[in-house]
Amino acid sequence: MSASATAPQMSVNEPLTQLPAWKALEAHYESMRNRHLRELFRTDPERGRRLTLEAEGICFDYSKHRVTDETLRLLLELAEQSGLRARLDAMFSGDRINITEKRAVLHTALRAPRNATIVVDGKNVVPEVHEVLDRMAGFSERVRSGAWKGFTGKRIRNVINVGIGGSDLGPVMAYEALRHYSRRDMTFRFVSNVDGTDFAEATQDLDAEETLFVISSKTFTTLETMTNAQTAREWALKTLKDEKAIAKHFVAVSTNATEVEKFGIDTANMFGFWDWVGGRYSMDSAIGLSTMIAVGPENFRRMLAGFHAMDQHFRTAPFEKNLPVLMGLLTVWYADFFGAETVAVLPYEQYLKRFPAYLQQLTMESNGKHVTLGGERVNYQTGPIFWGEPGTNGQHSFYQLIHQGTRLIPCDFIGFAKTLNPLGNHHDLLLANVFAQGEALAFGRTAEDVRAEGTPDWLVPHRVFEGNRPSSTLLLAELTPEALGKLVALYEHSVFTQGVIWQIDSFDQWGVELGKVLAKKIIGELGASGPAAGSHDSSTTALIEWYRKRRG
Ligand code: G6Q
Repeated sequence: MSASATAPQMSVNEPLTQLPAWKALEAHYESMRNRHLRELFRTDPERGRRLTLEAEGICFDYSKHRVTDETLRLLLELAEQSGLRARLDAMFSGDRINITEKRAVLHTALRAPRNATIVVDGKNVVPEVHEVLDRMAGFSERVRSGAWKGFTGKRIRNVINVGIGGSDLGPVMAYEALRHYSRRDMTFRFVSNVDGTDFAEATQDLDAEETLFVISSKTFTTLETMTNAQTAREWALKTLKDEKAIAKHFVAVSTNATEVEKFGIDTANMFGFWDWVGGRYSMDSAIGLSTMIAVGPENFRRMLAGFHAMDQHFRTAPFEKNLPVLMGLLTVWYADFFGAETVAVLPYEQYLKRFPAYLQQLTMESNGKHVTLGGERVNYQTGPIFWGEPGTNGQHSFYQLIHQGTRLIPCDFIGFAKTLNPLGNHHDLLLANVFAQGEALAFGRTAEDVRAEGTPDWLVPHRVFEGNRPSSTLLLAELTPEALGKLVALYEHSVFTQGVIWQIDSFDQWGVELGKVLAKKIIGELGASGPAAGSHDSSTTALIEWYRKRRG
């Protein structure tokens, strides 16, 4: 990435730790750190209802957090003092808030309705967004109906998205999440890893005559994706044996027409997007082409409508009734005051099995930053580690540590009122577990309770649950395309809220550069004829030598 020599103009806030609300929160934390959720609930019988917010079809219960009305008041003040309102307006109106890359941040324009106006550099970008969506819809329909044929005249039955990072995680997560709505007579696969096993396993049972590759890369220069795309081309040509076949079996999603053409893909089969769409915010741009082929344009648009509804909520709801703002502030509360290192995301919905992986990139690539917008080293914690697995599986593995370990791990439980696969009493059992886990974490079980059950004294400490472990519960009616859009946008805007408070650039990712540069250098040193590895530290040199001797 090239960077110009002039630093961007920006207004620098007062340092976070100097803000009056921050100082007040520090003092307030001292009075909160030992307060127990048992007491907070006992002294306020209405707490469960009072600290629940229903908006945009999401019921957000945040009563099981270690907060009082005063905590919330101070956190909301922190949002005000951090200029969240102005930053939010700046994002929605296309200001270049990604200051290190000097770019606007307008993923919200990707889901704006046709009649909206969003001006970037004097131009309304909404018509272009819809033009691409319409082209994607036309293409998807042709593939789905069989009108788009492979080179030998067979219809396309397999679609493979080749991409990595933001050009993979969104599409694969959305495909898995919306699988219920997908074409069951077609196969969808996702190849991302430069490990050849990924490609080999994704294609080993497929017929090239029936396979379409969607090469998804914003830059069209990413090492992994270009390597996999070349391998895909060789794999396809082995069967199809004619360069002309490429036009029928390869389409591109990219902002780089020159590179797409060089690769040999007809730019008529290229779907574009714009530099104001960050990779990890791109699943509702043309990067979603494989999702659209899987679920159809109508369902894709329903997903966009869900995103847009949450955008509107974030933009217009007062902060105290604003889902992403409250979620973001709670994350800051635990990360900076309680010293929580992680957040667990626990969807009680099998279709959301890739949602935690998707959120890892969204949250950690966005807020894993150690300097402020002004380039100062921060003296507080920024983005926590996000992780998780679908319930109930996690309950039989890592929940032990959440319940009885020494660390504080705030949890997000996600559940749906209706299942897409009603089978006996499975769904009641599933939801009973969501509710039970939140209850157990918050209230635990005292030594008296345990003793009263007849537990011998020596065993009592082992069976005590201290409780006071915080969680949010997010409930939705059903996993529809709209619901998925709302959920993703909720986390996007929560991440934005956190980034504003921490005064960091949530939209760049310089941290991925160094490893890429070093790998490029090392590639040339691995072959037997390459230069001997000499310019590294002794550990890296020894590892390279070990590999060179054994690589065969
Ligand atoms: C996301 C990052 C990164 C990016 C990949 C793929 O925000 O920028 O994950 O999406 O590196 O990049 P390309 O789409 O350019 O291949």
